[in-house]
Amino acid sequence: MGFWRRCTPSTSACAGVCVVALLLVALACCPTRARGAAPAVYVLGDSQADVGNNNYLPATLPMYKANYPHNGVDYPGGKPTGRFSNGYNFVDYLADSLGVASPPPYLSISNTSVYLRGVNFSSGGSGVSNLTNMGQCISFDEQIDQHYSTVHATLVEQLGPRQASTHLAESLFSVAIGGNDIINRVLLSQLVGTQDQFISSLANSLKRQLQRMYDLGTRRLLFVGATPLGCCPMLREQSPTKECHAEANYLSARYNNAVTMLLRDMSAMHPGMSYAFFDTYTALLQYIRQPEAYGYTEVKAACCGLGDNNAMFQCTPASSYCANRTSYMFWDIVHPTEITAKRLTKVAFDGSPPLVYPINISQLTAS
Ligand SMILES: *[C@@H]1O[C@H](CO)[C@@H](O)[C@H](O)[C@H]1NC(C)=O
Ligand SMILES: *[C@@H]1O[C@H](CO)[C@@H](O)[C@H](O)[C@H]1NC(C)=O
Ligand SMILES: *[C@@H]1O[C@H](CO)[C@@H](O)[C@H](O)[C@H]1NC(C)=O
Ligand SMILES: *[C@@H]1O[C@H](CO)[C@@H](O)[C@H](O)[C@H]1NC(C)=O
Ligand SMILES: CC(=O)N[C@H]1CO[C@H](CO)[C@@H](O)[C@@H]1O
Repeated sequence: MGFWRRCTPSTSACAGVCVVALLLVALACCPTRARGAAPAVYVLGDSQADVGNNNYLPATLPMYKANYPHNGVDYPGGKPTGRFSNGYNFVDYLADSLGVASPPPYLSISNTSVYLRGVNFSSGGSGVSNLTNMGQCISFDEQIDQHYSTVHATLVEQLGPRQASTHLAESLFSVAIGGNDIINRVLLSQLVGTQDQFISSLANSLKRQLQRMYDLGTRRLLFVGATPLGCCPMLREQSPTKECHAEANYLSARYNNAVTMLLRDMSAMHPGMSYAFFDTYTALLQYIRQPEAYGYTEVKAACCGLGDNNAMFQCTPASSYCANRTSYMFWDIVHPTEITAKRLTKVAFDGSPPLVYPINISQLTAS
């Protein structure tokens, strides 16, 4: 990743660094640039993809931030950045695979000329419903309606309407949202009603939200589905048998089904739109069922946390953390380790149905 990263900012920098470096590095670097043709990545969602927006929110409770140790212990310089990870997260790997820089947090940007190179709007804690962790994060509606629409208006001003549309249409939009809605329903009994009502209310909101993104120029959409949330250390610990929490997993699977139907209908209605749905639910369950096959020794406990299985509290400076982060599936009570994020991104980029469908990211971003 370290070598690879230096290769990414532009094609010419890529060629320059890689030609003089080891051939191995060149192989790791350059083919990925040639495959993707997206000029930028715009990212919306929750903590899986937050690269530091929540650092800028004054009112946010400590649990909605990750800009303190031991987060970032494997990030360059051992620096906590606001990523809920020991190192890079999936957006970093996604950008890397496309040969573009991992986009900066929206709230960190003071010079709007960087909007052209992608923006990360994600906010830890956010959900499809704007009641989910209300006031503690930037809701998905705000990410679209205030932040993305501001970026859209600025790009139209900077490039003119025609070129701005082309730029946005060719860019990859990544959306990872919905996990917090499910967690809050299961743990806090928020978002009440029957399971059917819950799923259809999420689907109805999402339909309006994705349509809004389409109206603002999104044409290439990556949707990262809900993980098997019941298997994350926090929810496993809440289940009486300490096995994966059944209701949480059931809702995650139902949610993913609803999202895929929605995307299918949307793309049928809008021929200019294409998408990839990444089924992280199935991918992660494969790792959980056959840990050794994927190099894990621990898929239940969190690497960093407190209490039984490090599953009782988030990763803080007071937590203990595991020595070998590449053998753990989970970094903290809900988020994957860097190695898991890297493994998942590779599947989303190069994989095939049913894990990523109807096309993979490589195909989605091909010119
Ligand atoms: C913003 O960045 C652009 C490109 O790097 C630069 O030309 C411009 O002067 C900057 N604007 C301000 C206000 O700093
Ligand atoms: C929040 O949710 C309500 C009800 O679904 C919706 O009308 C509103 O547009 C949403 N967004 C914001 C930013 O309030
Ligand atoms: C860390 O874990 C990985 C994956 O299980 C293993 O290949 C590696 O040898 C381990 N490293 C150490 C220092 O134990
Ligand atoms: C996914 O990506 C790889 C390489 O980028 C490609 O060869 C493969 O055919 C793609 N699609 C499917 C459906 O597997
Ligand atoms: C807060 C944070 O992690 N920001 C990073 C976002 O991405 C840019 C570009 O890769 C990095 O330089 C920032 O450090």
